[in-house]
Amino acid sequence: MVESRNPKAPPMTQAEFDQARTIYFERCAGCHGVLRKGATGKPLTPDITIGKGTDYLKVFIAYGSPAGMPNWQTSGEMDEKTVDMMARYIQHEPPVPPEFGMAQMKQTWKVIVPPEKRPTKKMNDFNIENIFSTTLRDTGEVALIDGDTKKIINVVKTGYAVHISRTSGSGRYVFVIGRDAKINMIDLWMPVPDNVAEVRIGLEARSVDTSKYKGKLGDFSDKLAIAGAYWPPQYVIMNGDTLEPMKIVSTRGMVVGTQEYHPEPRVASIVASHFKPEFLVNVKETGKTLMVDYSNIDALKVTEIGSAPFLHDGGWDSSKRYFMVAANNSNKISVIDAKDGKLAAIVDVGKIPHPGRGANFVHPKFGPVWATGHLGDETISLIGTDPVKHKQYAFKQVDTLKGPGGGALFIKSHPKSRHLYSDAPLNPDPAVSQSVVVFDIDKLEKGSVTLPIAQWADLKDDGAKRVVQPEFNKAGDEVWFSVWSAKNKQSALVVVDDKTLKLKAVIKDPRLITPTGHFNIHNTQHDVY
Ligand code: DHE
Repeated sequence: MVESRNPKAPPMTQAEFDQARTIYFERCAGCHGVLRKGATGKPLTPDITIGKGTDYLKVFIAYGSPAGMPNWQTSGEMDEKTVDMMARYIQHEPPVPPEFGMAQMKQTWKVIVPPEKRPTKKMNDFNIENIFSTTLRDTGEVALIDGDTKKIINVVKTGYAVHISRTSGSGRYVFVIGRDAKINMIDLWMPVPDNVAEVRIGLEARSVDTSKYKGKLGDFSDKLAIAGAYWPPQYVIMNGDTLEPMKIVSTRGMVVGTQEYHPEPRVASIVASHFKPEFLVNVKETGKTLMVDYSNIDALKVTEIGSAPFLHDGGWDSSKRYFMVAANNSNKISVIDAKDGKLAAIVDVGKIPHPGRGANFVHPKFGPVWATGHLGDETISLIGTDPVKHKQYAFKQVDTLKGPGGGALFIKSHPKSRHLYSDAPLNPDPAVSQSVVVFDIDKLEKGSVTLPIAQWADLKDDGAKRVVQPEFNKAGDEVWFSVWSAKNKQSALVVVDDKTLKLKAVIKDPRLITPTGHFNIHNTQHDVY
């Protein structure tokens, strides 16, 4: 039996404890934190969980909640025995993982193809700007899919459960980061695009980006890369050609407002500024956006902007001056002005905003707006983003729409489209999680229409079939969705014609296992959403 510092914790064998620790790390830590202090998910420290008891916790784990807790048992991802084991595990003290510094990073760093051995021009016939980098979550791979022919170009080995793909400033390289904090750098100029470098920057991570500033102060595109870790809580600046780690900065520190010390302030979204040689690093638990000036990393200048906890995901407004980031524990969107380096506003929205990168469009009445959906309620919030020509609406919630339901994760539009799409993959009702809703931007008052994406995929297996993340192609006339089933079940990508809202293509392939996020190279390079 495991010895627990907490005698009231229910018994577990060492084998059970070890297995539960791995499952917790892979499935639960992202929301609840390695130290279980909570963020997107509730805190799960023993002082709380023991009071709830094993039976209560089992029900929650098995059935989930509309606020975003997945239904692990009824979706088929955990059996009853595993649910029971996890309910007991979270009543024990969380084991603290080790630190991960420069020596460990250097040990994992590999330059597979050095810069001087890489092609000097594009060596393939692919329209690389319209490639989609698609996460194959449970196989530790990304599929590079030709957006024109809908054929898989290559399946590239990566870290575990890649979270996002980001394109370099020049559009040549794709950077992906696994939950295990492994970064892979893929060269799209190779005859068959593949890995050219890799490194691990911690034990758990979600965000990566590269320097994009090009202007009076120099051309920094493709020069540097940055990644943020959940554990240890730190960000790392790397050489943009080789991924050699150059500078590690801890994010441990004080929480905005209370000014209490937090031991695990995780790095959430990171974006590269177009206005200055700066990265915007959003730190979850402390509620701070760090504007990291990378023009001289030996004398690093960091502007710290406090707003509200817990900062999570976000995107630029259409001018790319204002970064709109969800403070999901406060039900707010913080607006960071990347030009003047200050907080422009904090906007109240619905329950647990979750925008992904959000959606920009020109509203018939309010002018340019940015939109977010919510994990905790069915609304979509529209926020005005034009302080010059639509000053009275700027950085206010100007309207709300009735979205698909709680459990919404991603929302998307495109400058060439007059449609707004929202998914709701974490909604407990399969009819909702397996479809998306679409609004006509010119007739928002008419409400949405529902597209039965999973049904269109016509998969041979039953199962979760969650429909995840609308993403436009380069031309802005197609929208791609993942139909995300369990590892041993068939999944697919579904492509919708944006003009007619009719099915355009279904991409099925035995290699498309657990597809989740998919990122169009051009739209990601230029922050078009
Ligand atoms: Fe994500 C973005 C963290 C669960 C798919 N997710 C992000 C970002 C963060 C984050 C910090 C912003 C990165 C950036 O822009 O730099 N995600 C987390 C979690 O902590 C959480 C809640 C739990 C976990 O264990 O990871 C979580 N995310 C999920 C999923 O379950 C999803 C649906 C499927 C998967 O592959 O794991 C998922 N997250 C995504 C996607 C994006 C993302 C597709 C990028 C959206 C975009 O359009 O940029």
